[in-house]
Amino acid sequence: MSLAGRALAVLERNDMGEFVKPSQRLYPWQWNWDSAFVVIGLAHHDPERARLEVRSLLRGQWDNGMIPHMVFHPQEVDYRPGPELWDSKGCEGSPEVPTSGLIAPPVLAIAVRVLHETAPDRAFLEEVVPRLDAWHRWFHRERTDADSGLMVIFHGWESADNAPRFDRALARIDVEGIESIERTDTLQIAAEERPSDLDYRRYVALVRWLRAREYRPEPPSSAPFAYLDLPLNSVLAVAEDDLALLQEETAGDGRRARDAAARLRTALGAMWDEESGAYRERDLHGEEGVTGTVADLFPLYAGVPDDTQARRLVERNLLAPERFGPSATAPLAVTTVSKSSPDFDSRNYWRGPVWINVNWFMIRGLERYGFHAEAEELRRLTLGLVSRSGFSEYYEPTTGEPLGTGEFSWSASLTLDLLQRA
Ligand code: 9WN
Repeated sequence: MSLAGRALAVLERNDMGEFVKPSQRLYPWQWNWDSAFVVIGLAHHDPERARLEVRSLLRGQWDNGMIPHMVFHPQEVDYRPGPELWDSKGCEGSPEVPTSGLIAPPVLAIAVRVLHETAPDRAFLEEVVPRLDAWHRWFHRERTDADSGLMVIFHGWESADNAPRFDRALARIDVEGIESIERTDTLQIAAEERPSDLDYRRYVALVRWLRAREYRPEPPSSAPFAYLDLPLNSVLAVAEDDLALLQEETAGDGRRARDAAARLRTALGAMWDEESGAYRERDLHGEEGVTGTVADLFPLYAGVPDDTQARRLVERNLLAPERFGPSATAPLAVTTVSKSSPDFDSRNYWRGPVWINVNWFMIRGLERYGFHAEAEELRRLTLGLVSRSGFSEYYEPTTGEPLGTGEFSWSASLTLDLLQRA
C-alpha cells in the first residue's frame, strides 16, 4: 500500500465517528491540537470529514471562548486521569460535554485555513470563524503576561508535557497530600519513555490548584507554574494571521487578528539571544534562558527572526549535527532536545525523541525563509522515517525506532500534508 494509503488507514481506524482519536488505546478522547493536525491531513482527502472534526472540537468550547485541550465525548474507556479530574461541569460557562480546563497550542485556525485553501466552503467559514475569533480573544484576555506581552501557560500539558525546560518550574510544585494516581499510560508504554510518577503527581497538584480557581487564576502570573512558552506563542502568531485571512475572505474585519499577530511577533523578537542564535524562554517564577530544547527555535515558524537571525538559527541550531540536526551517529532529526544538552534522552517522550509535528513546523519555518533545499531535505528525512518505522508517536533519533504509541493520528495526518508538498 502507498504511504498515503497507510496514513489514511490509520486515520480511519482511529475515527470514532465524530472525532479522530490520537491513537487506539493510549489516547481515546478528542485532543485539541491532535484534531487540528488531523484536519490538515484530511483537508486533502476528505474535506467534509475534516469539517466534522472541527465541529466536534468546537462542541467543547466554553462560553468565554476557550477550546480546551481535551474533550470527553461520551464513551466507555479506560483512561486515567479522565473527566473526573477536571470536573468541568461545575465551572461557569463550561459546555454540555465534559472537558479539561487547560489548553493546547492553538493550531485550529491554521488547520481551517488549509481546509479553506483545499476545499473552500463559505457557509462553513461563516459558521466557524467567529468561534475561532472568540478562541483567540480568550488568549489575549486570559493569558497575557503584562510585562512581555506573551501568553502564559499553566501546565506542561499545555505544550510539551515533560520537556526538560519545565523541570525547574515543576520541581517547585508541592505534592504534599497528592497520592500517586493509577495511570493507564504506563500499562501500555515502557515507563522510561513516559513522564515519571512524580511528574504525574505534580501535574495533578497543578490541576487541583487551577480547578479551585475554575482554571482562571488572576493574574496569570499568580499560577504556581507560569511559563512563557515559545511554541504556543509562535503558533498563536501564525494562527492570528490565518484567522485574519479567513475573516477577510468572509467579508469580515481582520484587523484585530493582524494587530495581535504583529504584537506577538514583536514580543517574541525581544526574546532573541544573539550568542546562541536562538530564542530565550522565561519561567515567570524563575529565570530567563535558552533552554537547549526545540522550543527555542519555534519563532522561525512564526516568521519572527530577520534573515540574518534566521540563518544563524538554522546553521547553529536547527540543522547543526551536534544540536538538533542530523548527525553521523544520530541521523534522524529534529531532536526535541539538543544532543549537546545534558538533559538529552533519546527515548523519553519530549526529552529528545523526534516528533512529526515538530518537523512539520520546522519545515514550514524553513520554507517561509526561502531555505527550500533544507526544507526539502527535512521533508524527505521525515517521510523516510515514517515509511520505515510507521506512524508512531515519537522516534529514537539514532535508530529511528518507533516509540510511544503506534498508529498515531497526527504522524499519519501530517504525512499526508508533507506528501502534498513534493
Ligand atoms: C496529556 C494526545 C496528547 C497530545 C500531547 C501529548 C500527550 C497527554 C499525555 O498526548 O499529552 O494531555 O498523556 O501525556 O504530549 O501533545 O496532545 O496525543
